[in-house]
Amino acid sequence: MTYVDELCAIVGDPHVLTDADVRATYETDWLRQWHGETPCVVRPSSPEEVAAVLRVAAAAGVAIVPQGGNTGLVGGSVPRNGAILLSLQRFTALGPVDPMSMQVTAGAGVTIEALQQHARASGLDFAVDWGARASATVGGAVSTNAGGSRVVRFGAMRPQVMGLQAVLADGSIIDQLAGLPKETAGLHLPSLLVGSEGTLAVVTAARLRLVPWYRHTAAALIACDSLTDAVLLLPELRRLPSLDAVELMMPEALAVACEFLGVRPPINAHEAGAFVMVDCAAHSDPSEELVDLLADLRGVLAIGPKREALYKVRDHITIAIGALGAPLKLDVAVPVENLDRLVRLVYKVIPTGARAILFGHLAEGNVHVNILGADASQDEVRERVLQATIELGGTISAEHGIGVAKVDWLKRQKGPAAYAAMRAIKKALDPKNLLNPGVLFATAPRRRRAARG
Ligand code: 2HG
Ligand code: ZN
Repeated sequence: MTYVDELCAIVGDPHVLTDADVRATYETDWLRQWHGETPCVVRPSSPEEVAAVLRVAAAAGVAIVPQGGNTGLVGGSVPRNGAILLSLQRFTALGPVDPMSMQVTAGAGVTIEALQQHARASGLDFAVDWGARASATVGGAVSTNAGGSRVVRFGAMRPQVMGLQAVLADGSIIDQLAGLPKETAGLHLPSLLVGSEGTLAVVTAARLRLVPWYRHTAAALIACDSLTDAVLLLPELRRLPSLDAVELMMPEALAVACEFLGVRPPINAHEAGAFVMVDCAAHSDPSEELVDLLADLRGVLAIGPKREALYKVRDHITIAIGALGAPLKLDVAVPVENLDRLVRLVYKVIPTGARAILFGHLAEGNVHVNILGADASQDEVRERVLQATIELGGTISAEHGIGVAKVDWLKRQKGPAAYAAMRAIKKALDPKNLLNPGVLFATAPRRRRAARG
């Protein structure tokens, strides 16, 4: 019996996909930047099945790459070196919303959009939100500590995770879905697994914090003379009681998305040094707050369909850039007072003829650096931007993860002691390096065993 036969015996033949055409969608990420090959895609539907799959993989000496909605940007869920692709797509169970604790249990394969809709049906909301909500899943969001646009109000994924169910490399199941708001009983394993990118365990479900659903919203697009002016707006913005998001769009980013959608920019993109998109949400109309703010600023109020149109532009920047070519993508963050220095450096280090399209989440000093046409200078640009980010006290990944894209810089950012501790944890939980090898930590490619025969 081959290991593929054994996998079929665990999950059933229809859930072990070996056909090349069927495998193809799992082998390439959504932006077609990362490609790999897998002998098979296996789709279990319970933690017990995941455990059995991991045991078979361990016995066969074949690695596992877990995958959710495949919306990652750093190659962390694309199979490499003959690893089995473990899809969490079938973990779509959503438990009842508990209004008492304001929590819900969601399977790893539940999309962020489905989770939001489920919470809203009970008058609550899920706090973490970003453009890929329709495909991105709970498991992926947990594994990358995803952020998005509302971090300024509610934090990123980690503070939403009250508990997790996960399967360790040896097939043992951790079931910590009680969601106790207070607990000081030893190490909090769910916190350790958030952001571990499938290298320590396979997350199968999460107990998640919910927040109030603020039905009344109003946004504004503010044109600032410079990025420095945009940053200096932050203290004033933070005083808005209903502040929900503070997004940064450099003029190129706004222009590219508007061109892609065939719409006119709400403000002429070339008349500003930086744009700030402010969103407010409350139990009653928050537009007064923004009207007062806009009295001293150059900007437009966007409510109702206009706000939706503005968000549509914001949410399409990534796709619009992708339509122009394959960019060098860096998701960096620095203390916000250093953001202008970092952005200046980006513009300085790109080669003549390259296009830098920058946008991100202003309040966290998080800028998505997208460079088109860096060509032969790509490695040098990456090196200089990441090194500068570290020197400015920042992080080489704010919300997309390390994946395979940034393994070479992790040690530099974390320092030898923290990096060694991380490696020790990996070794203790996954001594055979079966779970997502090559992600977070560089590894030599493992020897591949034939899938059949
Ligand atoms: C966003 O904020 C995402 O829209 C994607 O994090 C960022 O494409 C990017 O670089
Ligand atoms: Zn982002």
